[in-house]
Parts: sequence; C-alpha cells; structure tokens
Amino acid sequence: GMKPSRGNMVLLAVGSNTPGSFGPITETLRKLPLLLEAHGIGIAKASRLYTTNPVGTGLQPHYFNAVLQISSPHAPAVLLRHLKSIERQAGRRLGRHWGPRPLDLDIIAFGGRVVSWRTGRRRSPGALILPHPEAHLRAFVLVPLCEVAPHWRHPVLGRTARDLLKGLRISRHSIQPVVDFPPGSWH
Ligand code: A4P
Ligand code: MG
Repeated sequence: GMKPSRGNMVLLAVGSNTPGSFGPITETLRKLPLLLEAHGIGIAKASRLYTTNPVGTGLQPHYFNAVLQISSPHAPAVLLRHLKSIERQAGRRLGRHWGPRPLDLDIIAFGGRVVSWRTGRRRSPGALILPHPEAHLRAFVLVPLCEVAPHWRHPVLGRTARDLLKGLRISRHSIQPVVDFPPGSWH
C-alpha cells in the first residue's frame, strides 16, 4: 500500500508561558486537542511536553513547548487564521514580539511548501512564512520535533530534524520533559 508521504507532513509548534482564559498553562494545553478539533484540525502524533528556558528578549517565565503532527483540512493561510483564532480563545492579547503568551501556535512546516523563506529574516510582518523562519535554530522546537518526526527534512536547508538538532550547541538541562504530562494527555 501507499505509505503516508513525509512531503505532506504538517507540523505545529506549541508554546505557552502564562496562564490564560482556561486557567493554568497545563489546562490550556489539555484543552488544545478540543480547540483544534473544533476548527477541523486533528492530531496525528504528539511529542511529550517540555519545559524550556525562554529564548529572546527580557525576563519572562519559562516556557512549555511541544510539537504536534496534525491533519489539516485547511490550506496554509487558512490554517494560520484558525490558529490565531485559537490563540485568542486561549486568552492571547496582542503583545510584544517574543513576549509572554498563554498560547503560541506556529506552523513549523506544511508539507514541502516554501513560502517567503529568506534566511530566517521576516520581511512583511504578519505574512505567512514556511517553513517557520526560526524553527531550524531553536532547540525548543527541534527537540520535540525529533520525537515526532526525526527524519523530517527541511525543504530549503535539505537537512533532517535530527541533523539540525545535532548542529545546535544546546545544554540538555535547558529542555526537560514534563513527567506528569505524558503524550496521552493530548488525546
Ligand atoms: N507568521 C508567519 N509565518 C508563520 C508561521 N509559519 N507560523 C506570522 C505562525 N505564524 C507565522 O507571530 C508573528 C507573526 O508571524 C504572526 O502575525 C503570523 O501571522 P506571532 O505568533 O503572532 O507573534 P510572536 O509569537 O510574538 O512572534 P514570533 O516571531 O512568532 O515569536 P516566536 O517566534 O513565536 O517566538 N522561548 C522558548 N523557550 N519557547 C518558546 O516557545 N517563543 C517565543 C516567541 C520566544 N521565546 C521562546 C518561545
Ligand atoms: Mg507565533
């Protein structure tokens, strides 16, 4: 039979570092499958949940991060609109770039699609970029991504998730699985 093509893999990065309208971070994350489902989006595979050191500007609480392989009936730009709507449902307000948020849903990859991707720099704010312009640089994305799809290949860089992670110098203690949130918590 036909094997599902890796070329059609849709990958989401999930991040959260503040409570939101559903309560504490773990409650937001437990609700996420239902929220996605209400927008027609299914979870095909989920990583464990990790706590990670914040990357970027200023002092902010540590993050919870995970990666989901999803089934999307929506085209990429439509999917992004649904994700923004789910972020708002979870209590996200417009805030500082890279600032604290109850829910951040980034499209890491949509099959092999390449959209406006230029060496990681954003040209037009708000416009969809695929793959996510910083995904290949971020251990908090690549560690959970390697659980879900270690052989996923970046369509521009031509390297697998595992190779990209190996190329980063990361301190393993900055990214720790959450033991009381096993992968089954997503289902
Ligand atoms: N956008 C373009 N392409 C995409 C895509 N592939 N997926 C647009 C999602 N969104 C995409 O994103 C900014 C704009 O990018 C949106 O208008 C969207 O249309 P945003 O999520 O609204 O704003 P943001 O999150 O403040 O900006 P950005 O650049 O997405 O921040 P990041 O990259 O999400 O970084 N540290 C740890 N440990 N873990 C984290 O999860 N996250 C951030 C935020 C900083 N530090 C972190 C973490
Ligand atoms: Mg985002």
